Amino acid sequence: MNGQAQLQSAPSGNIHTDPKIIAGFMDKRLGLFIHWGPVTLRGTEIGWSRNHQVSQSDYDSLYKEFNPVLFDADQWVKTAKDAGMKYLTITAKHHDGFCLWPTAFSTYNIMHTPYKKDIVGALAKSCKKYGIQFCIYYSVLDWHHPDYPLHNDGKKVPDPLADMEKYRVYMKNQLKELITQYHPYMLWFDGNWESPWTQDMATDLYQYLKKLDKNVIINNRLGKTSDEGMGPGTVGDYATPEQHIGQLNMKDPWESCITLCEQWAWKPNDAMKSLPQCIQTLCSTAGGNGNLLLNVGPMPDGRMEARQIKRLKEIGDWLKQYGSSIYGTKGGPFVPDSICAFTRKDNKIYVHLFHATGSQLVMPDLPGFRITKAYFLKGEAVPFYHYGDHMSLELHRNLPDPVCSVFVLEMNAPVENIPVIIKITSKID
Ligand code: JFZ
Repeated sequence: MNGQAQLQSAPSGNIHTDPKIIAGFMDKRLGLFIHWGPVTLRGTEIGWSRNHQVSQSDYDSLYKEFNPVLFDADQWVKTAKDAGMKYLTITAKHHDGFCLWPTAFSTYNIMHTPYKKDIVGALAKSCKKYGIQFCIYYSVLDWHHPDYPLHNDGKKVPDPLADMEKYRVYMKNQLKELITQYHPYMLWFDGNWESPWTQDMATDLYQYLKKLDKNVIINNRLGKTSDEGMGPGTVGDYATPEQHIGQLNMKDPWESCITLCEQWAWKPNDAMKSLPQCIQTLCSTAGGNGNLLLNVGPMPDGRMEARQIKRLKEIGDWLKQYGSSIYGTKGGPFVPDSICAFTRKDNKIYVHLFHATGSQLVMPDLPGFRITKAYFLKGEAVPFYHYGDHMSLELHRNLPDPVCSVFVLEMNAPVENIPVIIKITSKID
């Protein structure tokens, strides 16, 4: 074959949300994921540590001590803004069932902690103030709720006293509450894999939510298909690869969720990713035509760690300079690799170079297209050559950015819709 993937204009999945809304979401490219709740008092993983590292009775009592007096919604949202993030997703209810908002349908919520203030509401308000899209994570499974049949991770025998029909009513009530009170831009479902939840329930809930707000974006973890894809049977608008960068995909929208440290919820001294790792992850995600939802777990007192805020600010500083090569671009025309990631818009190809040891960056030629001008984004011209079936850039100089240098290739015609070259990409000679 010629090594080129065909572009298709229509997504293959079951997309019901207006494609223009999804396109607007995909233009944003970077968001902040926040995993938070009473479990941070133990520093273990949210949901998963219940009945494992933390006994069930201890875990379920943590809310009585949860008093994040230093929580400041504006500070979190400003941190996201300064990081160049365009949306924010908060775990309103994770697998442990605890609700960060004053829900009328359960007492296991923030009003029954010593803190007694609405976290979800404060974040929604702040996001509005700072122009950040506000999004809500909601776990389908709920190991705490008496009507959800499985009461902890690993328990496979359903509780005969549980009532899934009643639990579905509970979900609908809560989601209606969340939609009408906080008007989320997007709902991030999770915990769809357990047996009590079925595809029919997912389809029914999707339709219910769309009736409440036809524009609310919904991820693909509502139905029973894989997180990675948008194939037949998908319930939801976009794919959700987790802890890795999704594959280049020009037709189906996707968002990789990746932790800044290792745990989703806060853990003391958790290993944090370096700035080059963060920037390369962002560029490779955009280069694959996807979004990055980068996760931070705030501390039990309500603050984010200073070192994590600093790292996010560094990402924002990089984006201030080079954001035009990320926001509103498309991935391709070459598949990202360990050296480079490529994005494109109109007649421009942006080359994100992660490291360079040689003197030439060599790329496959794009038949029928020629470079008319090459330069560092915000910098000087770069010599370029076309020869045989290759084109190259000369790297005889110090690169302008030690983390990731961005070149602009102005081409003789628009390159946004040319098929992706999946064979070889870049090489440094
Ligand atoms: C899920 C959550 O469980 C996790 O806590 C986090 O919220 C993440 C974004 O999404 O991740 C999963 C989902 C399923 C498994 C592991 C992690 N699993 O089935 O082992």
